[in-house]
Amino acid sequence: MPSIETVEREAMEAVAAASSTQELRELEIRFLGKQGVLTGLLRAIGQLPPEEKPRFGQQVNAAKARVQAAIDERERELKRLENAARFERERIDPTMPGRRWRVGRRHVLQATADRIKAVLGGLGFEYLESPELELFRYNFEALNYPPDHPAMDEQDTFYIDDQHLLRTQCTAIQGRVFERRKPPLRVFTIGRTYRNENVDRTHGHTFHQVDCFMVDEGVSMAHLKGTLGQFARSMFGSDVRVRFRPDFFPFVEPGVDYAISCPFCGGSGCAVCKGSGWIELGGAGLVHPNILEAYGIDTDRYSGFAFGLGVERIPMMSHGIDDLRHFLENDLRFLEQFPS
Ligand code: FA5
Repeated sequence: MPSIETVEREAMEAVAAASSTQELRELEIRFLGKQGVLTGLLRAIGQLPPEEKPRFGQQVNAAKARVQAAIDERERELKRLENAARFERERIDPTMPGRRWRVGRRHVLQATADRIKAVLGGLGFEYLESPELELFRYNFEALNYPPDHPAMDEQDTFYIDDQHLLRTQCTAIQGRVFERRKPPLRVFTIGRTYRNENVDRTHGHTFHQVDCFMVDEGVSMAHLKGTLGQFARSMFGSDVRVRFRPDFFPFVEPGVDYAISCPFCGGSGCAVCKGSGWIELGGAGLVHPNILEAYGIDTDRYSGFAFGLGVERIPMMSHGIDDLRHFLENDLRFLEQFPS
């Protein structure tokens, strides 16, 4: 059996050498715990003569108290060191400049679409969605296309199979609405359209259109002119004028293309309008009677107008953007320039 002094010395040396609080805990158990070495000495008390027992007990307990005090002292010291090391490790520099949060914003095309929705909504038109993956039937057949029309060619249209295609125009909504609703109708949609185009600054394979139509009693070109005039003034300012020229689309009769007076030069001619004073926006006309009749709408009583235009055109003009490909490239340096 080792002497009290030997065990105490061994314990004191181990405590002094301990390099972590974890190690101290282990020493505490090893020397002072119920099964500990110092505590174990007390078990020998039974073999001592009765007169020595109290003194031996006191000596063991005093040694235990000293070892405990040494452990407590070393623990305080180690905690200080451990904390200092942790603070060093987790040190932060409050003078460092903060990281700037990038706040999300509406895409410029979304902001334009929202403006269009507000304007046409304000004129009493109802916004409806229509599928991008469309049936040949709605994109062409229901819109009075003759069977040999070149727009239906694979060179112009992305076909999925015999019956399905990516819509080439938002006008495809018309048949879907005529099928389910009866006049009076005032409807518009805004969405993606796709064409198998040779891509350049003003032509994308993927772009956006607004398509709007109205069917009611006595609707005429005057209503179309009034609506498009109001639309153009709301989008581009109160001085803008609208010009119509005859054009052909299978689904309108008469058909027109329409332009607005250049908002940059007021019509006198500049670089944006290439000197013409006018900027073409889209196509329009009176809904072809063949279409109304195909959906059982009485053409003696009802007539309608329709118009469609490219959404990209609007911010291109308002912000002087010369290449439509920027809109879908998602370069934040481009997109962050616009108010959201
Ligand atoms: C049409 O798509 C007709 N559906 C518009 C219409 C609706 C006419 C209702 C009559 C009645 P058009 O193919 O011209 O027409 O396209 C209309 C507008 O979409 C164009 O003026 C142009 O602004 C835009 N657009 C057409 N093709 C592209 C393209 N590849 N890239 C970007 N914009 C385009």
